[in-house]
Amino acid sequence: MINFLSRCISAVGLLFSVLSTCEAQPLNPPDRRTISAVEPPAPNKMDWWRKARFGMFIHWGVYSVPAGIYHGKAYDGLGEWLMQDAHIPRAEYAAFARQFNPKHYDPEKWVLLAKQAGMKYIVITAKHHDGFALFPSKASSWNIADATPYRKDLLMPLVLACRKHDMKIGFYYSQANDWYNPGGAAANGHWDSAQTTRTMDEYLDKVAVPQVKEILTRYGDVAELWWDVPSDMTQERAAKFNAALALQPGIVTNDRLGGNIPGDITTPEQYVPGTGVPGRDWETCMTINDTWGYKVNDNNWKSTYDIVKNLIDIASKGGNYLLNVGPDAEGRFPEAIVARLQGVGRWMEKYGESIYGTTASPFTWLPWGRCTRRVDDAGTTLYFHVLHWPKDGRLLVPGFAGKVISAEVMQRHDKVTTLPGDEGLLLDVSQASPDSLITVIKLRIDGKVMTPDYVVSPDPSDSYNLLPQQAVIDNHGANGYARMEGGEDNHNIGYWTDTASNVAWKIKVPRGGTYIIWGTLSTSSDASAFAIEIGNETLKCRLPDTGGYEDYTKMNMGRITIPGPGIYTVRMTPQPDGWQPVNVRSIQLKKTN
Ligand code: FHN
Repeated sequence: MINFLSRCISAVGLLFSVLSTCEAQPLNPPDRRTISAVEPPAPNKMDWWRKARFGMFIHWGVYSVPAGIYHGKAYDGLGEWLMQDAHIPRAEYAAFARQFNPKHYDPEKWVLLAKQAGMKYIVITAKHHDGFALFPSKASSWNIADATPYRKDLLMPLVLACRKHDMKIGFYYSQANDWYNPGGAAANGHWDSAQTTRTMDEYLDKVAVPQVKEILTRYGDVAELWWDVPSDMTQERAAKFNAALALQPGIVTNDRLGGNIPGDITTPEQYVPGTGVPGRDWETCMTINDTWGYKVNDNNWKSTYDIVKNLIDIASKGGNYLLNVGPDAEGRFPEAIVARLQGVGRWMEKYGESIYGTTASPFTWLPWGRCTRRVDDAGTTLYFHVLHWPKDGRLLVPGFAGKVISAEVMQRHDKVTTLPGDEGLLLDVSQASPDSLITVIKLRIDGKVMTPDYVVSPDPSDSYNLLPQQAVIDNHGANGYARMEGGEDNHNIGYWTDTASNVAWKIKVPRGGTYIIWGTLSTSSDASAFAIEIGNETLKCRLPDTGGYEDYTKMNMGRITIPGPGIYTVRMTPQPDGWQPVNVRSIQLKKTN
């Protein structure tokens, strides 16, 4: 499988070679503190998209007929990649189209399900890498009207149902990879001589560009165009597609066209970037099970809770969630999908206000949950999503220094008492009962939210485990910027390519003393030189090659004496001569006396 962007983003070692082609650099990457100060954007074509927050991705095509099985063998890969994974000859694959007759296709039902789930837009694969068009096409007869018994456009009825129910519609189009139409690229190599009877440029000029024009002219307003996998996509080739976008001036496009064209949105795939994508609009696309296109044997469904939690997590970092579902060859969503989306919808009906039109959390980190923020004419509202309900009934919002106008548990209207204190605002929820899925506390506030850096308190043995999500990442340089990566339980600081970047934690020290310091770190190739500073003391360290960025080692960095109680900064700084990018999973301090 090609997990195109996520591969690019997860491996620092690949950064130098891929960054320019895989991920557009924000012009002025803000650090975490400036992100939190972002004001609502001026009106523009992104407005609807930024408010929407939640969309449905649909991968549908001929591959839903074999559904992951070929000649009796179940393939492990993605459903929509079966043709490539099993090297199915072109002529044989065509036979699946002759069985593609989705007689239960009811697009209005799909749209109503998306609406019920709280989704605001749908993006469907007009053409995936197998080259099959879900729309009639003059550019290739490998399409729903000419190659299947169904013989009718699948897109138009969906577009009309979307219009009827106030749902935005967008199209995915695989602009380079096409394993059927001759001349199309095959990211993992061609396997059938019939695939290469013309050049890629002939393919682009005769099939791909004309088809993009077809889908951009036939269906009225198209909200989003979703390019994917830009194999062999030079600037010159990409420019032809880009020019076609003039047919839909308001369209939102993604960053996967190739040819160094950044598009409007960055598209992390199958993961939520730790601090969002600074300076860019972004949309995490994710499967509801483990495949995009329907596979009869894939029942690894995400739970309703996980879907809602992902949506909250993404919204709290300022992004959109494009959740993929794969209908079967008859045009139906598996029952497991329907049940989950209905469950998500029940939560969204109650708490959608805390998602739609909100912006990213102003707080560096909330150990117990997430936060979204709304600023409008009525003032500022913070929505706290409680992922871990507190046993002692108290939730600390570190660093909060605004004035609270009202605080309540949404929907239940249970009382929440707020107690300002030295470390921030305490929310007393002891009189409230949690929602069965995820509870939302709504705070209307006056004035600005203060967001000083998160201060880490020691555990009872005077030890600290400093995590990436508690750090302030300070980026000054022009050579890339360090950022948080990874999932909820395994964050790391990565992409640390610039010696001008540093990473710092604030710690609260109740008693002075000597501390041993360790780092859980990784690096690749040469040893890396950096310094750790606390107060007036500095340790110079050299991390040997750990064997790769996924191979972390616990390194003893030495001892530092902290003179007395207070708030101290633990700062990790690259040494300009001798720095190799280091991934940081945690820094630990333990008091020795
Ligand atoms: O290869 C495709 C894959 O089949 C799927 O369409 C995903 C969706 O983002 N994109 C590609 C891999 O990055």
